[in-house]
Amino acid sequence: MTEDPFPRDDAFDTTPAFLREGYLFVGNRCDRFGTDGFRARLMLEEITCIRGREASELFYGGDRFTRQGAMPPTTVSLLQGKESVQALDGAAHEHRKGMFMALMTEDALARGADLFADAWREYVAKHAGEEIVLHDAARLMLTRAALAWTGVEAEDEATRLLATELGEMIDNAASFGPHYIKARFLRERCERWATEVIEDIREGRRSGDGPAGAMARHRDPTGELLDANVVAVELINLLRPMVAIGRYVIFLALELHRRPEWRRRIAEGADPHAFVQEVRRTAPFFPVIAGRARKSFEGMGHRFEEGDWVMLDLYGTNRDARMWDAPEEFRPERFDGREIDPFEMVPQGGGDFLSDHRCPGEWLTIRVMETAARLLAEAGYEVPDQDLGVDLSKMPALPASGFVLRLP
Ligand code: HEM
Ligand code: MYR
Repeated sequence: MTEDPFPRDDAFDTTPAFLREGYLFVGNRCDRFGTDGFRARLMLEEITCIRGREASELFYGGDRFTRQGAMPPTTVSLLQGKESVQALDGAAHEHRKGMFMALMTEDALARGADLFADAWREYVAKHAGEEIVLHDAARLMLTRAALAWTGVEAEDEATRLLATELGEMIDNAASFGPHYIKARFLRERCERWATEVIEDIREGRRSGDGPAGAMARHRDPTGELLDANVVAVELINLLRPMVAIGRYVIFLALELHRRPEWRRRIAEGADPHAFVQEVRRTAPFFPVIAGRARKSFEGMGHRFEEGDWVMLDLYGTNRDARMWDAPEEFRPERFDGREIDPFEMVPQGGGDFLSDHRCPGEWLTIRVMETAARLLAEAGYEVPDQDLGVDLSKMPALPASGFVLRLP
């Protein structure tokens, strides 16, 4: 093999730079080196960072990476959780992932979008004339919709508590210290609640209709029911990310605010799909995803050894100028008549849903966002002066104000 094309960032450790540069960390170094990959030390361990289409095919194209031991344990504990689908590999992963994908029928996607619209209308009617922070409002609406979609009944107070718990898990996915500890405490309470829900379904104290019931009845490849706490973790893996769609709703609102002509067109009935896709392509949401090589292989001219820690730049890949003209510009028209292959747009991961870890909630996310785009465009709210700046060193990022608006 010829010389390794991946240079090394010779900082003793790049953790402070990662925290400082956030979404731009991988891209800044690739740009500086003129490569699509480099090696560095992160959290005192060797890592290989990659970006671009070839990188995304390498990362998502052949079941080469496990997520085990790849993301910081703090992130794993707040997001995917122990023994979840993301912790599995190979046939066991595919079987469990099938449980998630089976939920994503056309009817279920339409129902998810309708439930969000119901929650939106109820909220807007109740708060008419008020100034609201859209981020907080969206979180509550989406928690309501997520509970109804999964088939879990909850009183108003329980819904509010859950909105806070799920929200803290998302906000603090990359936090350490006291913020993490608080979120972790809330996560543990949430897991106890979700375990009780599953036990209640199994013992007939709650209805088993809907996704929560399907998960409670799901059997592993040996025909056994899953432990109630594992089902609880997977139930949270439906509820939490549905609430996370709220962040995309904020970026939708921000882009609609900057583009009154699009707001008008969508309000008049134009299809919001391309606009939604452009928000997903550009919004700073999931910055990177990391994996460990399951076996040694060669790719991008580099030799990856079994166990190597590899990080794919999702944010940078979505802004790669070789795939996207003027990638920094927000241009929904770029999606007109363009087929998107499984590796070029990766805000929620790439590749195949069943055989790899690509997000099973991608279609649902798009459907809810399309509904949100229509509702926002039609709503006739005002946007008072506020700080809409987005700090790219914060992961996940959000406009500083959380998007304040005055409802009609
Ligand atoms: C996995 C992003 C919404 C459920 C993932 C991954 C990303 C992601 C980056 C990891 C891919 C990997 O490990 O390679 C997002 C974003 C969302 C979102 C930005 C926007 C809000 C959803 C929704 C659901 C969901 C709505 C469920 C209804 C999951 C699950 C996994 C996953 C269960 C693990 C899949 C596996 O390991 O095979 N998501 N997601 N996500 N997502 Fe999402
Ligand atoms: C979900 O709830 O699963 C969907 C979205 C949560 C996004 C949170 C992104 C946080 C950043 C992770 C940082 C990884 C650091 C190595």
